[in-house]
Amino acid sequence: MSMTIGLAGKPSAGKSTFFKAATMADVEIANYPFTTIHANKGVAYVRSTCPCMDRDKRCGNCSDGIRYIPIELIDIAGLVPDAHMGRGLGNQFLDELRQAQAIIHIIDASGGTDIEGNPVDIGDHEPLEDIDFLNREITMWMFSILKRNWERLARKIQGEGLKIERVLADQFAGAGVDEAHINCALNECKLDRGHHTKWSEEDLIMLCDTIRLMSKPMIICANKADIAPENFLKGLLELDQIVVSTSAAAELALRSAVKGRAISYEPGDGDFVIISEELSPVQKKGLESVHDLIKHLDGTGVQKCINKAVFKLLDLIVVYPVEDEGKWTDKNGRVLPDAYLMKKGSSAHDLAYKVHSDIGERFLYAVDAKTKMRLGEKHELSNGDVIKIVSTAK
Ligand SMILES: Nc1nc2c(ncn2[C@@H]2O[C@H](COP(=O)(O)OP(=O)(O)OP(=O)(O)O)[C@@H](O)[C@H]2O)c(=O)[nH]1
Ligand SMILES: [Mg+2]
Repeated sequence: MSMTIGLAGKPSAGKSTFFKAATMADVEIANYPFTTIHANKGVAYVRSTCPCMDRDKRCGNCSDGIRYIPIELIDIAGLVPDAHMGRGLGNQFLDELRQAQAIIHIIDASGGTDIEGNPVDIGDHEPLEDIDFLNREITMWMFSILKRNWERLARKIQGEGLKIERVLADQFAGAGVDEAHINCALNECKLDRGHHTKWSEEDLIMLCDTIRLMSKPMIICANKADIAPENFLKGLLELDQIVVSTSAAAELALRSAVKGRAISYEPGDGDFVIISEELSPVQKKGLESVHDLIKHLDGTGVQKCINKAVFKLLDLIVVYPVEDEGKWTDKNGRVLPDAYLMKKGSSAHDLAYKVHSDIGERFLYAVDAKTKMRLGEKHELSNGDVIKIVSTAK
């Protein structure tokens, strides 16, 4: 899978509930800290409109025009202040963030858990505090990776005249940080590259903080919105970052009801329809309260959060490669068989490489299957494009 998103946050914020709702995997959920010890990995989906909606017939790979594109989701153990120094479940859990291209920070917006995830009265803990602590933990985790070898590396860069970006990128390679991230971060921090041996510990921490921002962009999920005081939600939504209010518990209830054939609902819908005639009064009442809630919140927010992480935070588009530009099929006759998430600004040639390195290397041109226009290698792709690649590859 091309895209991995990590769910992070303090214990009991609702990470596993979000994860379970999004993946329908069977994981443990409980109202005490450190319920999750080993990270859970599963497949969640980005919701998009299927291009077959432009045609008379549905393609068979979407749910009546709603196309779900798989991504990997990781539910990480709860982090507490000073986790990077081994507190709580400690450092190794930060390591689970290595593979993540983005982070959904799950916050308990109800203020019903303290900074370590222990239950307190609703409204007792200010959720804004949780944001700074998690950012700092991730920064300090990155700093600990750098610090391990910094003195030796700094001497080596000087002694052998190595490129500093290259050396730092090597150091962070396992954490999903590349040379471009480092380069941007060095520029942003205005650190004097010629004098790297003189950089102070504060300079290095500032550098790691900037590398974090570049390489692990974050979206805030204001969870437990069903029980959160309005002023807490408002405070979070006013932040200068992407924030989505969610009720992971409500989404989980709806997905379970779909599984039990009680309702008809597509993740991300603002409403659902009861289809079973055999619901008990208690079940009906439960669904009614979810109904009122999602009217108020405009959906449960879980799908919105995943979609915003992919389309807004990471700025990706969906592109559909096909082999037959008339029928929109692959060589086996499957209509719109694949959907690729690609960085906005990607070209037809980039798509060719993504399909197969051979096809990229032997690229001739592409065809926009909607307009039948011929596209050159530099042509910038748009969201929802259906593209045939023509190459000399076999
Ligand atoms: N009211 C409400 N409760 C929720 C929501 N999401 C999760 N909870 C509850 O919060 C508690 C903790 O949920 P978990 O999903 O286990 O939390 P976690 O973040 O995975 O916790 P750790 O694994 O300990 O780090 C459970 O009692 C959940 O039922 C929500 O949207 N609304
Ligand atoms: Mg958990």
